[in-house]
Amino acid sequence: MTRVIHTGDTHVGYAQYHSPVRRQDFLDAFAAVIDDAIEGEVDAVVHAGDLFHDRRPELPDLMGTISVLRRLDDAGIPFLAVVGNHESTRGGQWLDLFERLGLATRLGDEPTVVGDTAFYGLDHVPVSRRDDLDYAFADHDADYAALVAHGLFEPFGYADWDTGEVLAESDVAFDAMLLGDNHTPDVAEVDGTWVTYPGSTERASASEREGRGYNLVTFDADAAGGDDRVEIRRRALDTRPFVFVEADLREGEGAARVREKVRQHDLDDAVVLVDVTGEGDPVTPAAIEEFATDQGALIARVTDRREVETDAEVDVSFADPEDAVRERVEEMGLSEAALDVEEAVRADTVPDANVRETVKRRVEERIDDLDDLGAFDRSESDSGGADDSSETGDDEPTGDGEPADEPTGDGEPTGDGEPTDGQISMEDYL
Ligand SMILES: [Mn+2]
Repeated sequence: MTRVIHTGDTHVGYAQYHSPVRRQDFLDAFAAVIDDAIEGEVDAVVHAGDLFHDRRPELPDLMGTISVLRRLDDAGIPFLAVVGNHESTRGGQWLDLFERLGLATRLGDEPTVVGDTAFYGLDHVPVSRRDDLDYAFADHDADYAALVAHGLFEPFGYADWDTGEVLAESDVAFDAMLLGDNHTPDVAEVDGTWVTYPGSTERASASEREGRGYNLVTFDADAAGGDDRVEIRRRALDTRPFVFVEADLREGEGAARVREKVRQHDLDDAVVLVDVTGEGDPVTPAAIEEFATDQGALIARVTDRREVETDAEVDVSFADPEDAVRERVEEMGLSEAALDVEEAVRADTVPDANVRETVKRRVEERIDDLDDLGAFDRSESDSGGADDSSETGDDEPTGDGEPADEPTGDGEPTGDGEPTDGQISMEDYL
C-alpha cells in the first residue's frame, strides 16, 4: 500500500490584493498541508506544480518554503514534484535547487518508486510545443504507476490537453494522473485511469468559491476483496475566510442597503467581495470597502458593474459599443500576442477576477516558446497604420508590439521590470 498527499497550486509568494497578510496565507496553507502529511505519516507528498506564484520568488518566500520542506524531510517523507507554468524558468528550476539541497525529488520520465507505486512527472508544456512530446516513460516493476502533471487536462473546465491521447501514447499504463493547474478540485475516470485535481490551497482568485483542500491518494493492492484499487479522498484545509456578498438593489435602494447586506455576514479577518447589481442608486465602492474593514474585514472589494454600463452609454455613440471596440482593435494592427491579451480582457468567458492571471499566463507561454516570439511582432494589418503613432493612442498598454517588455509587471510588487525570461542562473544561488 502507498498512501500519498496530492497537492499543488500553492502559489507561495502571491501578495493577493497587494496584501502581505495574504502573501503569508499562501505559505501558511503549504505549511498546513505538510503538517497533515507529517501527522498522518503518509509515504510521500506529491506536488503537481505552481509551488511558487512567480518565476522569481523573493527571499522570504524561498526561506519559508525551504523551512517547510525541511520539516517534511526531517520526518523522513519525500517531496515529489513537477514544475508548473507560474514558476517555470529557462535557466534551471527552483525545484532543482531543492533537489540539490536534498529536500525534493523532481519527477520525470524515469520512475521514482515509493512503496509499491512508481511516480512519473510531466512539467507544464505550452500548447504550441505539445506536438513534440512523445510521452516516453521508462519501465517500472511496481504494482502501480502514477503520472504527476501540470496543465489543463480533459475532461475538466478550460481543458486544452487531451487526456485520452496522453494515456494512449504513454509507454507506461498509469493507474492515476495526479494533476495541477486547474484550481478547481475534481476527479474523473478516463479510459480506466483516475484523473484528479486537488485544487489550489488558498483562493488565488475570487472565482475559487468552494473550500480549499488536497487529495489523500491510496494505492492499495491488498484492498478488501483483493481488487486492485486507487482511492482518492479529499481533505479540507482551514484557509482565509472569503465572504461573497451579492447586493441586488431595487429602485430607491443605495449604499445603506449594501451596508446592511454586508453587515449580515461574519466579516472577522475575512476577504469580503461585494457585487452590486440592480436598479438602485449609485454607490461609492471605497466607502463600502471602508465600512467593511471597519467592521473587521481584512480586505474588502466592491464591484459595481452598473457603473461600467452607464459610462459606455455616455461615451460611445455607436449603437453597439462592442462593435465599435472590435472595429478599433482591427485598425490597430496588434500583434498576435496583444490580440490574445485584448481577448482575455474583453471576453465574457474570462471572469473579471481571472483576467490578470489569464493575461499573464498567455504572455508567459508565448515568451516561453522560443519559436513563438514572432507573435509579438506587429501584424501587417490592412489599415497600414503600423507606424501611424499620431493616430494610435500611445497610452494603449498592449498596442506597441514590443517583445518581452514585462507586459504584466504593473503594480505587482515582484514585477521589477526585468524581462521574465532573463532568469538568474541557478548556479548563482549555489
Ligand atoms: Mn496555478
